Amino acid sequence: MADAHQVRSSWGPIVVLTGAGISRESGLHTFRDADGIWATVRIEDVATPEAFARDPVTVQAFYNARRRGLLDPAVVPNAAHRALVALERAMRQAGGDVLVVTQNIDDLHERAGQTRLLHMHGELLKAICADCGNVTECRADIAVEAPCLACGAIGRLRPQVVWFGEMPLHMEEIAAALARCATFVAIGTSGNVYPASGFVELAHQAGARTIELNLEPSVTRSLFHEAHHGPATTVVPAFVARVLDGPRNRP
Ligand code: BJW
Repeated sequence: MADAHQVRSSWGPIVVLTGAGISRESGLHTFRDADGIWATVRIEDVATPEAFARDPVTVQAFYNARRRGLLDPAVVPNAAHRALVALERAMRQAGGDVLVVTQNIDDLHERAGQTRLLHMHGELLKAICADCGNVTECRADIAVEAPCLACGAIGRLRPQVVWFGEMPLHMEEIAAALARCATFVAIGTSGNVYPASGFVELAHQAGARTIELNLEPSVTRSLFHEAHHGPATTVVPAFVARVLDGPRNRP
């Protein structure tokens, strides 16, 4: 392993953007692959505020099923999640910084031990009251008629997730991290959804090296300096090993 300060000064600060592909080998579906979630349900039926207003039964059933799936004991962090934790710990020891920004609403990064983590599309294991904004932990189904324990409103509890047309979370903190990063890595994301799809350009403006790690070329592949294609459990540990091995200009 290289000298810690060499690692920090060669690569850091690092911002990692993750998408559904990193959790695929843990047993969770992606969205836009042939067997993905959007092949079985329409976005307009489950992932917009209008859908929730029109048909809360369908929307709650969709997220209740996904929450139960996430809590299945067989769904656990994989080697890619664990490799990012190793990266965070090594960089921290060297006085550097790794921030993981995830589009995923699962909790597999936390379960693996990631601490510098932002969920820009929310968290499936939290509920929010659409009236008063109170956020609570949520590991059980949300009933359509459930009352908010803070304000008492009926039928206003929803999963704390960001639907189309809603503003993603933590955007100021993410923009600040992108503006000062030296390395930007996008893992397991197709690059179809704004604003995450634009992070690579913000990282470029900061002068960062940009790297795609994905099963296949994403729609934004041409915007990255380099790309490594394969399953996340292979390409992410290989990338982390390369970082911990030394200067970033190595092949
Ligand atoms: C593997 C692998 C393995 C597979 N190993 N890799 C036109 C009309 C209307 C709206 C818009 C419009 N144009 C733009 C918009 C905005 C809209 C948008 O982007 N729409 C596009 C679809 C066109 N965006 C929004 O509305 C966002 N808000 C917004 O823009 O606010 C305004 C604003 C923001 C900021 C500044 C200023 C203004 C909100 C977007 C919310 C997205 N929500 C969802 C659902 C969340 C809850 C839930 O999970 O149900 O988030 S949609 C869904 O897509 C989910 C994901 O986080 C997101 C991204 O998907 P991801 O992760 O990339 O998954 P996939 O399936 O697409 O890709 C997986 C990849 O992994 C693939 O490439 C595979 O190859 C790969 N892979 N196995 C490694 N083993």
